[in-house]
Amino acid sequence: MTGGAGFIGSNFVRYVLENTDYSVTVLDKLTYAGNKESLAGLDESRFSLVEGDIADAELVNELVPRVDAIVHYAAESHNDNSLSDPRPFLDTNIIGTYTLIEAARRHEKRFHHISTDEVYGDLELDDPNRFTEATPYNPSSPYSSTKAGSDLLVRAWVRSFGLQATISNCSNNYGPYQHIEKFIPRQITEVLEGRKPKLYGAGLNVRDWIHADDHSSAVLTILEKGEIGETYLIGADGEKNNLEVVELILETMGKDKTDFDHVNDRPGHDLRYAIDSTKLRTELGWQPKFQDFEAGLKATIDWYTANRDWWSSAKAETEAKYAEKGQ
Ligand code: NAD
Ligand code: TDX
Repeated sequence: MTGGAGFIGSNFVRYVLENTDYSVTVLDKLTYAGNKESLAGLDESRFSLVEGDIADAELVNELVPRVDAIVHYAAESHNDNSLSDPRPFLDTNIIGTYTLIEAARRHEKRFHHISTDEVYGDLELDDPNRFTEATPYNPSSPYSSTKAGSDLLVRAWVRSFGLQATISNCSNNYGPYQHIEKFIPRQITEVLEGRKPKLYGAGLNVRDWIHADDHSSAVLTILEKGEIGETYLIGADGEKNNLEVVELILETMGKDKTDFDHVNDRPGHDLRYAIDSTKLRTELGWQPKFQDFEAGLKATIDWYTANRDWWSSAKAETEAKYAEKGQ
């Protein structure tokens, strides 16, 4: 798999080692978002980490013949970074994915591509429809457009070259080991540092939250039971607006729920994402386990509180980047 030292990838590695007999090889460049500590203490007889770039064709072609299947998580993943400096998003999300699917095709390996609901653009708050596998692509940001591009490459490689691939598009994940640049861990660590959460704009934007472990169980289900060439949307009916989430974090951490700052909004900020995961549930029998967002959020707050060593060295640099933009 790729990107196993990142947030969702490291949760997937642990999920696979705990719930299956598979062995896992991680290819990860260990960018600012990758952290070896997220993989510490795993059973080394079933797990190894190779440090390298998914766009390095020589390395990828050396590794791919040794595995049965490739699950592709590696990406530049943060919308705000993509607005400041889009180039790494093109290199990793487009050229990196191209390099991997070329190798998977040459060596005839099963490929699963991890993507996002952001490829579909955004919805109005009162739109009764949610995203489905048939929703047209309409990405808004440099990040989401490069993810959309990578999805389309995979689809074309299936059709033109018979690549044995599936795709999944998941909603916003939360849980342990998420980089503190992202919304939920940023706010939790701001409170732990004695500062206030930072809400973009009025905070009415809606995200459809899913626990990272539910994303992992869905990916494993698709890998084992999914139909080649198909796309599956992954979501757990977790729509909440950002204001509600900030208030819940503050209350759970024993603070006044109004004790946050409004900061500059994100340019082009998508209003609402919402996933209809009927296809995955009915065709492959998948169900999410984490239905209680408040309990999942509380466990996530406890994890960041107990694991300051994991995040504290990245905090000052992350906040300095936001401060430059008044965020
Ligand atoms: P992340 O930024 O936490 O981790 C990305 C990982 O990829 C890091 O370990 C990084 O070192 C690695 N990486 C980056 N460029 C690389 C390269 N060129 N070669 C090798 N490794 C490289 O990201 P995440 O939030 O865990 O997201 C993982 C995947 O899930 C991404 O494809 C993302 O688009 C998708 N996704 C994320 C969410 C979410 O809510 N975070 C939701 C839906 C889909
Ligand atoms: O400080 C903040 N304040 C704030 O109000 C930050 C960092 C974010 N926000 C808002 C912006 C979004 O409406 O919170 C929401 C969530 O922001 P992010 O954590 O940056 O996530 P988002 O842009 O929704 O994208 C995430 O979900 C889809 C992941 O980062 C992507 O990789 C994934 O594809």
